[in-house]
Amino acid sequence: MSVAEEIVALRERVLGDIAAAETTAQLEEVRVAVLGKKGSLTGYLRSMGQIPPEERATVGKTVNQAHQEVEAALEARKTALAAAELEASISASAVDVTLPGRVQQLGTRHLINRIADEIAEIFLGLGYSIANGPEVETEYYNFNALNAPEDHPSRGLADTFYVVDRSDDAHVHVKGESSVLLRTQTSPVQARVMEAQKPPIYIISPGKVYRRDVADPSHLPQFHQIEGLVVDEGITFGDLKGTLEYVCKQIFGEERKTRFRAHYFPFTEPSAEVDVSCGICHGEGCRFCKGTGWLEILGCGMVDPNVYGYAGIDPEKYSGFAFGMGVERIACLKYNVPDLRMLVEGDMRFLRQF
Ligand code: 2NL
Repeated sequence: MSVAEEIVALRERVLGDIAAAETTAQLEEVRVAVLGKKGSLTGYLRSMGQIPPEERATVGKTVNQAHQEVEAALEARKTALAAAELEASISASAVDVTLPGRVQQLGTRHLINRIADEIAEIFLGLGYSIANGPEVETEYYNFNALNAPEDHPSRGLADTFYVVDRSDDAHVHVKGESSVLLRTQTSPVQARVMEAQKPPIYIISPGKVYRRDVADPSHLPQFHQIEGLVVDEGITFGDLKGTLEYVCKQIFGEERKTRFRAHYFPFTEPSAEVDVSCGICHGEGCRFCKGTGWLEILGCGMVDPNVYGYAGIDPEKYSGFAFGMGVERIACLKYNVPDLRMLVEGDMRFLRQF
């Protein structure tokens, strides 16, 4: 076979390979094998010098023609394959605009906040104002100003989260230099109001409080309280009882009974705890109320004269009452939820029910 015939045969094979290439990558392999540095046609183009002069014109023409045809075929095939590949990638990543959309999951108002607002509304209706204060408090306002004894266990490191502990300092109980802690109740807000404002005082202080407890069915290390304070001329225990009985009926409904039991708090004298009749057994006694028929919902009492002393209020002229309730506890007692932790687990199947 002459060199010219070899080149014609090579051209036919290469044109076949180009037509058979199914991807731009395969086509590139064909191009490199033919026209690359060591390509089969490149070899002929380079070796023209060794062709005898009488054959050179024929062979040269054949090689050049083959070269042009191969390049044209490569270009045409490349354009066709690239278009097909673009088409395929567009259809593979296409968005089906006819599919149904994903429904955005809407949250709900949390039961804790709803109950806190409901209770606040009851007091706003009675003419009370809302007072707020810091969650990071001083030991002075959280304990001293509320007549808590120096050695009261709730002051200890085991019960209270301290931010700055100055219990070794000589100035511990100097108002401006006391320890700093996370408030264990919202009463320090009321102590601040009494100090800053003259009676008559009718306020509630709702908010977050912290206690160093391990979470269990009846304890959370962080929970919400609503405390209330009334200081005015001629306030009696009858005012306390009438107010709280009304509030309990508003929260739990007319059909639930209330009772007052004598109790002790350092900041009130006399003091009482208030129970509401059990919503599960209606007073018969069951597991929810531990067989008593009653559920404890708040603590209260007549403000101790010592507390007025810290605030600079004249206890001969004024008297008043105070109370405190746990919002999570009331939410659970109202809806018969057996475990406070269920409120803070964030399970929407539970929370959506309220
Ligand atoms: C409870 C008991 C109570 C108070 C809080 C209070 C505040 C001032 C003066 C006197 Cl400024 N008392 N607060 C009084 C009695 C009870 O809370 O069991 N809370 C969950």
